[in-house]
Amino acid sequence: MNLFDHAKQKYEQAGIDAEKAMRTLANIPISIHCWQGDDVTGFEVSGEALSGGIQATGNYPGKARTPEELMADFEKAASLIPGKKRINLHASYAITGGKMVDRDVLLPEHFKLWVEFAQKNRLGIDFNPTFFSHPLAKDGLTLSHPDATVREFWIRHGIACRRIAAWIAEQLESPVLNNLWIPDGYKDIPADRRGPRERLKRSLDAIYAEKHTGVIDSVESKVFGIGVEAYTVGSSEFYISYAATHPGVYPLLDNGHYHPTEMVSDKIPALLLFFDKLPLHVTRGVRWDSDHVVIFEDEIREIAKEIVRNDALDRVLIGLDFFDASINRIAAWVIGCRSMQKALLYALLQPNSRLKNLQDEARYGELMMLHEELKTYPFGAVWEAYCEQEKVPVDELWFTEAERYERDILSKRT
Ligand code: RNT
Ligand code: ZN
Repeated sequence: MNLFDHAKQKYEQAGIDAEKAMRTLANIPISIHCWQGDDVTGFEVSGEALSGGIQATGNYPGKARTPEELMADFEKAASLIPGKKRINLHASYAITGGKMVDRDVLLPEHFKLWVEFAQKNRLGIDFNPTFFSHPLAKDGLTLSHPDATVREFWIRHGIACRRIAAWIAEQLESPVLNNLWIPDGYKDIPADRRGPRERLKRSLDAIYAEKHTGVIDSVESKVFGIGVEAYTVGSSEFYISYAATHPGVYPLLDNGHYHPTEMVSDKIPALLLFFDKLPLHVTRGVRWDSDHVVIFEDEIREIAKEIVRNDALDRVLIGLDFFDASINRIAAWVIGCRSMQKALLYALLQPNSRLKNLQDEARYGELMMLHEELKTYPFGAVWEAYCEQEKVPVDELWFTEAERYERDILSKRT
């Protein structure tokens, strides 16, 4: 008997249909962030350094420098990743043909080549206004800035991005998640915590005033950033409350943006009771950094389990958000995305109703036992069969491809 047949039988005895799990997984879209490919640099002609309390550390050779290179690298990574994919863009990846176009006057035409790229590769697109790496974000403040002219610039940017997102949705005939994250905050004890939040609230109202079809708006909170340790304007309470009182705006949860023992897996079921959609940024926090490459660890599995057992595969919008400049960037994309997909497959292979019954019947010892025994079920054989079915390299075989690409293409970039 081959490994997969054995695994199938083993899961069947536990009441799980492994082939059905594979079919389900093949239809779960993962939104892959373009910014892993170039360390969040983007293509702006002004070429400001990365700011906003985020940092891509490392200087591994071969990062993408142009739209053509980033697109080629993304295609290479995508060819090694099974299942359905989307591409997540930032406004700073506008393609302006060498012309300086400031953020507040960006237009759909600056994303035409991305739409063609998505059509060619059968990808959905998600979008983000870029509120960092810009001279007007210099004091670390954008939509909450005390100076109205600064706020107005960023409001115009927010409005421009929603129009671009709507246009992309129309072109692709498929909804676009437009996620707003701002770096605003203070390094040290503020004298006024309420004022910045009042200004942010008013700015958001101005940005969301226009009604658009095809755009799913979200707001992403954070607990702190580098150099912005004491206070963040866009906190979790602020954005959850904002979204709860503004239909059509959703709270986006980035699992790198909370205190280390605070778990996004626990927040998912709570918010699903109140929101019909819930967008995620899946990442891995390590000490001060919120953006390490996703690996197949406990919390990723718990996040996946909450999505699956709440029957929320079509309500939770899964996006990735990490950036590692110290390793081959194609490898970073592939490891992160395949890890998320492994977690989803793992979750789809759990006997969820049986586990739930044990909890409801207070059979906690048996529940713990089963949780633990399931960990050594032949999950790997199902993953391998899934990769074969999806025609992507199984196991570590994909890395040979990434290495070849590095040798032939990336290493020639200087
Ligand atoms: C920053 C947020 C945000 C960014 C991207 C580039 O802490 O996570 O989502 O990572 O928008
Ligand atoms: Zn994020």
